[in-house]
Amino acid sequence: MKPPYRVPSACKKQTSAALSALVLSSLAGCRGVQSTLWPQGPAAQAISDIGWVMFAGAAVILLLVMALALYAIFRIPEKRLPVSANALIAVGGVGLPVVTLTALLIYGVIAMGYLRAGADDPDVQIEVIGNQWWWDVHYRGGGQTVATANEIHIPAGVPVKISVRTRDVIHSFWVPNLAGKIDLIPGRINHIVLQADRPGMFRGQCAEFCGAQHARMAFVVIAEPADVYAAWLARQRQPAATPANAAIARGRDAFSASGCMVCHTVRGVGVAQQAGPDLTHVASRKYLAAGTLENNRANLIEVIARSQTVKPGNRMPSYPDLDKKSLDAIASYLESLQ
Ligand code: HEC
Ligand SMILES: [Cu+2]
Repeated sequence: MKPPYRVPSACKKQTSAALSALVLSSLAGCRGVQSTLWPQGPAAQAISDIGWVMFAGAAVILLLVMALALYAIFRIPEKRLPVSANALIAVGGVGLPVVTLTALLIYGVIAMGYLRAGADDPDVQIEVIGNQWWWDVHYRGGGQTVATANEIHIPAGVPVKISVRTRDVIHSFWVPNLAGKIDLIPGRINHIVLQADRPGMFRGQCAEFCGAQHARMAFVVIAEPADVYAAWLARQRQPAATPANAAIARGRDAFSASGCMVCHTVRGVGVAQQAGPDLTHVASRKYLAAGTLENNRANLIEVIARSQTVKPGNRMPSYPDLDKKSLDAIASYLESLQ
């Protein structure tokens, strides 16, 4: 099973290079779609800046301490500067930490302001609900709720408030290129603001161990120009496509006959369910099984027939008894749900 994104080659080089090359190439930027080193929004930028300031400060202090240590080791004792132990402790042990930590605290508090920069657009109300091991995404704006899974579309260039909660255990919502982390805690609703400076696709990942398939609980954030976003949302608001031919209609019948609708919603066809991802527009999504597999026909069949092989322990049973004809028909039906 190959991950949806390869590790960008710039990152690979970094790990193998010598220390100086590492620092240089870090500064040049590690342009990954899941990288804190390539901030693509104001919150991620603020976090990245704090990181680099702390890195630089720590480097200066390290050099200073090393220089003092070398001085103490190699300077002929008679020629050492006469510094009293008390003065050294007062300056280096009390004064220096108080000054640097106070400066860092003030800087940190100011920078944190960016992370909370408000966003209250009543038309963009996105709710993300964590499940073992997938992300349920609801769009509540405009008087109608639509659900999708493991894929969050946002308008680029504006702050978007995301509220998060969980149906089971603690998860953590993290899109490194855009913002910090926010925990999904049972019984609580938390918020985070995502803002992408320009259109692009970024990868997010659950950042709090939540069980066996925690590592396969990923998602993508797609930032789009406002009109593309609006068109996407308008399409998602449509009910599921009605079967265009007899083969697809057979697929829909096999889908309901196999009990898939006990867990999955196909809006306009059955009653709403929440135990599995909403499939109303499943074919419009880039990935299946929370960023695990690319969304294509072969993988669709794989996810249905061998769910427990794709993601062992996940909440969907495998369907080894579905014959090839039914599987094909169901796949055709799901592929028609654009
Ligand atoms: C017991 C509940 C349950 C039943 C029954 C069920 N599923 Fe699922 N299904 C899930 C869950 C939970 C997931 C998400 C798994 C994950 O990624 O962790 C899922 C994922 C999927 C996905 C991937 C969707 C996506 O966006 O990633 C497809 C396609 C799917 N199921 C099709 C089916 C079909 C077809 C059937 C009937 C043959 C079926 N399911 C029966 C619970 C169920
Ligand atoms: Cu999780």
